[in-house]
Parts: sequence; C-alpha cells; structure tokens
Amino acid sequence: MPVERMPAERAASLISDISETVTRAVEETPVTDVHTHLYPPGFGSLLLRGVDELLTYHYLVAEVMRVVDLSYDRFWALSKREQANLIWQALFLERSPVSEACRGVVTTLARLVRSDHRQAAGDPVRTGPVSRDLDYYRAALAGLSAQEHVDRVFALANVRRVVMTNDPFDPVEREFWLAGTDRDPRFLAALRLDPLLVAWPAAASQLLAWGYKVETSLGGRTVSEVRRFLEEWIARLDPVYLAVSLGPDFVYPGASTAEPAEEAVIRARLIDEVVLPVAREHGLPFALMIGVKRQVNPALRLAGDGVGRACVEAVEHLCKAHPENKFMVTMLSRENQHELTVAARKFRNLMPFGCWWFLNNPSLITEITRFRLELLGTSFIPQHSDARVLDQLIYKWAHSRSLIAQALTRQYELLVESGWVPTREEIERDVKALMGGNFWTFLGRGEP
Ligand code: HDL
Ligand code: ZN
Repeated sequence: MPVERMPAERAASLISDISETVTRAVEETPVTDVHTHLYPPGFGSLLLRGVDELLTYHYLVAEVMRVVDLSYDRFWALSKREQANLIWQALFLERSPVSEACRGVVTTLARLVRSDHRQAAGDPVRTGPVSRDLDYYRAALAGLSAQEHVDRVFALANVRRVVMTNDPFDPVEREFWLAGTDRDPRFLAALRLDPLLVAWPAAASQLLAWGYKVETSLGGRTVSEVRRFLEEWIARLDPVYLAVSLGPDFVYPGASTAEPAEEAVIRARLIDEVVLPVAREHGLPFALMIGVKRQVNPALRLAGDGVGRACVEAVEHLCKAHPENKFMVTMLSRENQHELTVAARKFRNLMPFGCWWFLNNPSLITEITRFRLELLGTSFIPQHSDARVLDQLIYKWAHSRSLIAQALTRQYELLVESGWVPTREEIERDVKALMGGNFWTFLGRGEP
C-alpha cells in the first residue's frame, strides 16, 4: 500500500501558516524568566536600570577593554557615566555594535525610548532608527520612577515574572530582607548558596558570627545548624528553588583533580546532608549552574570570569543518587550541552534550562534549542535572560523569542512533512509550556 504523501502545495501552505502561528504565539505568550539578577523597586540601588547601567554591563566592559588604550585602573577610576560614554564611543561609534551585547543595547533603546507613549502591552512595538546621541536616551528615561520603569519594561518584554538571585550572605541585600522590604509579586526569590558550597570556611566563620554553632570540619551540630540557617531564609524569602554556581572542576561525590579532596568532600556532604534534604522537604528544585571559571582576569572584576568544560557525570550521579530531588541544570560550556541534553533523557528529575551567559548568542541558542527539541521534545526550559539591568529584559527576550520561534517552526515543518499537522491550539499549548509552563510543572505547583 503506497504511503499517501501530502500534496506539496498543501504542505507548503500549511507550513507558512505554522510559521506565522508559532511566531505570534511565542511573541504573545508572557514568559516566566527563571534566572535573573534583578530586584524589585523596594530594593533601592540593587535594582539597576537606565542607559548608563545598560552600557556598563560587564559584558560590554570586557569588550571595550579589548579596544581602548586605557589601563584597567584608569577605567575603573572613571564615573559610571564616563565609562558609558567611553563604551558608546568605542563600541558603537568607532565600530559597529555587532556583538550580541552591543546589539542588545540597540534593540533595547529602539523599543524602550520609541515607546514613550506609555506603551500598552500588545501594541505593535514601534522601533525606529537608534540615535547616536546617548544623551537623547538619558533624557528620555530621566523622569521614570523605578515602578514606572519596571512596569514599562515588563510590558515591552512581555515578561510576567522573573526569578531573582538572592544571597543572604550579601551584606547589602541581607539588610533589605531583614527589614522586611515590600516585595513585588512579579519578582520571585531563589536562595543562592554559593558562599556555603564554594567558600565554606569563610561561610562557616560568618555563620558562627551570626550565632549558628557550626564547625569548618562539619563536626558537632553543624549539619543541623546549617539546616536551621536554610530554613530561616526559606521562610523569609519563599524561594522557588535553591541555587548554586559551580566551577568546571565540580564532581560529585568526592574530590576532583583540580581541588583539594577535603574541600570537595565537604561540599558533597553539605549537598547530601543539608541542601538536598531541605530542598526535598520543601519540594524545591536544586538549580546548579556549572562551568564558570571565576576571575580568570581579576582586573576585569565582574567581567573577569571565564568558562571551562565541566563533568556531566557529576550531574548524572546527583540525579541517580537522589531520585526524590529535582535538579535544574544549566552549563556554561558549549561542549557540555549535548551531554547534558542526553543526561536529561536518562533522568526525569533533571530539567535543563537556558543558554547561559557565553551561550546566550544567536548562533548557539539556535544550535542548542534545536537539538534539545530533537532529543527532549518540548520537555525543557529553553531560555532565561540572566538580566542584571532591568532594561535588558527587552532585548534578551526579543532576541531569544525570535530564535526559539525559528527552531520550533523548523520542527513543526518537519512534522508536517512527515504527516502530522499541529493545530493552532496545540502550538499555543507547546509554546506556553516552553515559556514558563514546564518550570511551574517542575516546581510541582501551578503558576500563581
Ligand atoms: O553566577 C551567575 O548567576 C552568573 O550569571 C553570573 O552572575 C555572571 O556574572 C552573569 O551575569 N552572567 O550573565
Ligand atoms: Zn546569573
């Protein structure tokens, strides 16, 4: 019985409809951004916003220091406005802003400022040529209150909620939480544990000073005291997950070749005896962000971190040893992406998320999203913004939405050619899952 093939012109018209349907669904579906460094207006200076913050984003600092004849010290001695002017001159006026971080500034300014008629969500976003005059943008945004700025950026980026990065060891942020600062329900918390898991001796000293009876050897009541610390901050923050950023040498269990055995064993014990039991009791995922090589060039400060290929086997060991725990994982090295995706096929408690940091570029987002769709279907979280400056939500989501739509359209096209025609409702259902639904389902609770 010959296989009945769909007439070519029928398939072609279906495919063009699909592309339009996918693009609209991806553009119009509000997103839950599962990892950012943003804060609500109540957190004062911790909420970075506006032109000078956009231009002095550490990605652009790294890029400008490649092309200016200026010492690191002299750059850091400049005011933020002077740094922004230097970056604008060097990366936008003297060269075309073709890097992803530069182009992101262009996308943001084109949308943010042209929308100064209090853009309502859903209006066609008008973008126009971006002026070379930086002061034009400074003036256009000058009068915006933090609240108005948040409202406008969330509407333009079509972002419903963002997950913050909250570190109880950060002396500035800690005070806002202890003071009981008003929260904005659009800003969800994530309890970040880097000091505990990456710099335990220093964290232990700080915990002792705060009155927790801990010992660097983990002896005595350390385990129960660190659990008490986590419980108190879970009660204070109501986080949606616990998180840590780890180096490329992270292995589990036990020591890696690159770090002292003692340090790795301590970390494995803190994960096994403190973090994972507490996460399980609260139904919280443990999010691991693996592969950052901290301070490769300290003179660049926040811009000085690099990347290293990590060991996916550590993730496999964690997922296998703790089937009752949920793990969100993103890795920084391109070379780890395919292995991580295959690992996610093996463990239902492993949720890969985002194209993190040095991977948040069109060429890599496309590659990673396509093989994630090919290997995982729609059961993953394609992107997070990692935004540090409020306004970045506009470009990070505009750029990623376009790429996610292209990758998804390609899969549907192949599906049609194979003989399965997705309906508009099915496409919208799939897109909702990718843009936030999978995250809320993985959390085990509906989106509020
Ligand atoms: O550890 C992290 O959460 C990283 O995202 C770092 O904050 C990094 O500096 C960054 O902002 N990457 O985009
Ligand atoms: Zn981050």
